[in-house]
Amino acid sequence: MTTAIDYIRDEIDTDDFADALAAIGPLGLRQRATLRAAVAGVRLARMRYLNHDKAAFVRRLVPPLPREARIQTRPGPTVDAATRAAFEQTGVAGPFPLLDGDQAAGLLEHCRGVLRDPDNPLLEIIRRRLPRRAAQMLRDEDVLLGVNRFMLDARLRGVLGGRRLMSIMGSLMSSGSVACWRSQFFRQRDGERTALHQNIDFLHGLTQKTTVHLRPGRVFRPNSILNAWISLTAADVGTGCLRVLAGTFDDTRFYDLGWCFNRRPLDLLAALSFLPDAVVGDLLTLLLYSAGAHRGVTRVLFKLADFFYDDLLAREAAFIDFVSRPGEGWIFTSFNMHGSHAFTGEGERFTLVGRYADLDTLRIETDRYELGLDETVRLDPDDLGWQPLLHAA
Ligand SMILES: O=C(O)CCC(=O)C(=O)O
Ligand SMILES: [Fe+2]
Repeated sequence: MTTAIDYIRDEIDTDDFADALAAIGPLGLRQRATLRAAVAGVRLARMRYLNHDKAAFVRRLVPPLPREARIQTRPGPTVDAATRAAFEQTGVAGPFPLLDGDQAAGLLEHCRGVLRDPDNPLLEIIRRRLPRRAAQMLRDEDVLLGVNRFMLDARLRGVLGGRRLMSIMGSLMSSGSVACWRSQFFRQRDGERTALHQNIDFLHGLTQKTTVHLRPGRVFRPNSILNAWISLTAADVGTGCLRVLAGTFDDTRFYDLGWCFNRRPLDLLAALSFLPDAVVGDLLTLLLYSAGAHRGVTRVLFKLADFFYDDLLAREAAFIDFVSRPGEGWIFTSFNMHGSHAFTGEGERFTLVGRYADLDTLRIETDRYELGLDETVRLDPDDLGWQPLLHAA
């Protein structure tokens, strides 16, 4: 029997962080001072938790938001009963044919054009504050890989707000009020892959990005936020398709740790104090300074969750590979552990992702969006020409 945690331990290296530390490079003066202060905080915390009682420690953490671990769907014209039943078990549904081959090829060129556009409004804003960084982004065709482009792009709005896709979402979310609230492109080239993770950056308090609030009296469910992964190139194991661990939406403790450390950073220092001093400096460096969330923060959080919870993700699980033709889309919950195979061969794998929320349960704040670049760049939706969220018609 292979459990989810076996797969995750196999893939996420939580012992040797040399690669991630090398990617950060030497720290500046102020960074070193911050790090020293944090290490001192961990040492102080260690004196408080001398008994090292893990269970007692996690009992005192900020409790997670009210939530249910079970998925409930509802019948609809676009999702059959077998697909719904499978989704309720796995948190995954697909593939759904959403675009034909020509439409997918046209959209692919359009998305690549967005990344190459010197007048991209997102790039303009970055350029005002960080001109050299903006120039590099343009050369890399990486204008943060199209983040939230759907909010100003009629073509993307047409696809991500398509009647059929919205209807599928309504059925899988069991909601009469669905909105697309974020979008992104994923591009994988030679050898690249996405490391295993849950999408944990959306709830209020975790980051300064567009934030999601639970409505009073509501309960967060695994399908309150769903992702549509729409392949614009053919995707299979060799070309780096997504792979999702079925059923893993029901264990959110890894997420919850991140959530409560954000609420009470001192608890993070206390948690680190359970680990040997030799690794604390490295872990703090990654938490404070690593750029890609999945390279640094995810790995550290995972190391902590694996340490504190003896039965973390201990259920038997299998991967579902998102093998797709161009224009096919798969849907998965943000709490399902997911990552990608490595891309091999010529060219690239290119995917459009739309993120959807059940607005009966959640309220989405769109007037605040920040990018953590060399410095924090605050984005004003009016500057960007962002339109309201994309609601089902
Ligand atoms: O396509 C990928 O490589 C990653 C996608 C992903 O992590 C997501 O959509 O949340
Ligand atoms: Fe993800």
